[in-house]
Amino acid sequence: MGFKKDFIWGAATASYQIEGAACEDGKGPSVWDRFSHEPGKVLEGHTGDIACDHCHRFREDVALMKEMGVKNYRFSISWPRLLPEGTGEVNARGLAFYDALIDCLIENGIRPIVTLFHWDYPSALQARGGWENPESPQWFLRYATLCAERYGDRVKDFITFNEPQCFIGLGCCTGVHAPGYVLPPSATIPMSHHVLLAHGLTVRMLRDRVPGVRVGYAPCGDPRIPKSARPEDIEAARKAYFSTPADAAGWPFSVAWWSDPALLGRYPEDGLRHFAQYLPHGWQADLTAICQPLDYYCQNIYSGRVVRAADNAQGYEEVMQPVGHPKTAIQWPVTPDALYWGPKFLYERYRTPFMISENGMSCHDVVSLDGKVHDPQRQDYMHRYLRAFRRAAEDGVDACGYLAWSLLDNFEWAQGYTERFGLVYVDYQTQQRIVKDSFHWYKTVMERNGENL
Ligand code: IFM
Repeated sequence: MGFKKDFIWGAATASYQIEGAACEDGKGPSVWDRFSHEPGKVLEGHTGDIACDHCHRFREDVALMKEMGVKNYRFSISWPRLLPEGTGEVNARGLAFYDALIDCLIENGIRPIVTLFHWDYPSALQARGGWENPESPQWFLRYATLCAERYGDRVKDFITFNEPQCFIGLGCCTGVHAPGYVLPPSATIPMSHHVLLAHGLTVRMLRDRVPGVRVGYAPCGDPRIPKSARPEDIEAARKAYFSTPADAAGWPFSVAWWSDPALLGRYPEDGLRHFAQYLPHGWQADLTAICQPLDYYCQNIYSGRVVRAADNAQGYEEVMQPVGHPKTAIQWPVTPDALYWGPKFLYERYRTPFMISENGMSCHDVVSLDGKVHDPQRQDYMHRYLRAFRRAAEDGVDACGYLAWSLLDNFEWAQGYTERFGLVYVDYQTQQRIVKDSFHWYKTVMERNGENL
């Protein structure tokens, strides 16, 4: 066995992280434009003003994808590039940019997979309360409808939201991402409900407007890895993975809070015990709209946490990694089993075809004396994780795709350009692209449908 024949192999990026052209061609400001220009918010004062200059170099980037044999490319649309004020007047030049990108992908035999929202929220809407405003699901729906009507003739794969855990959790609970707020659950729980409602309304709209559409959703959350194969440890890991912490900074990283309503039509019981009081009035009635069938349920997974059964109130405890356990450059532990247990637990709970919509490694990449970028650690990381994912598929998970994060080195949010996740190195001074060794390796993996793993 192995990966199924029509397995979706590809690579992913996001608008603010690569596009640049932040103030060009009529684009409106996003919360990330504002936040990155505030002193002290992003490491070394980096901004996405230029990023990988992808808006001007997308043809070169598509040519690189073709060279790598990428058949599926996940990218996001910048909402304020299409609607500078978030609603209302449409920016024709913004629409034209994505027309050109989509056409170029299709001409090169690459399937576009569009993420509708990957964090660059229009500043104009943030000024009106952002996701806290009860009108926010309708604002999003209008933007998504514009995308469906304009691009739905050529784009058949849409992902609604990327990692709501982060844009609400890091953006509005701990404030380390844009828009940079530190708010209590009384403000952030309503936001989460509005995001979920926007998701459900959008799935329904896409099915109405885009013939043959496939729709996904891409939350995240560290899988819990059982310490041993003992059933008690496996149960402990499952319980920990789907729990919703009660604290103001912890709950946003719940997997179940963001996925149970969308896939099961209910909020998790523990989450309701902590937070039902903050949900908007009449929230129960929205669950029907929120819970829409998905063609694939996606997760972005980079690392997991080891858990074992414990004789305490919650029934489990986290086990620290031993001293010296391998970590990536961004200090995330290397835990390939996350790509076994994450997909397994998620598939058992949600019973929906499952896709890894991001996975990859940040390394201290350098251009060597021979002019090349040798990144054996990234290759080894992906190799181990993909083997674990294949094992999950062999154990019954309907694994339908894997998208490497990322095609290019790019703007890594609060870390600026200090972290490199790309299969292609970017020299930010010259915008030269240099393919890394992992680019060649991943090409063979995709070509052989993972048989060489
Ligand atoms: O770069 C990010 C991406 O935007 C969202 N998922 C995690 C990646 C690495 O941090």
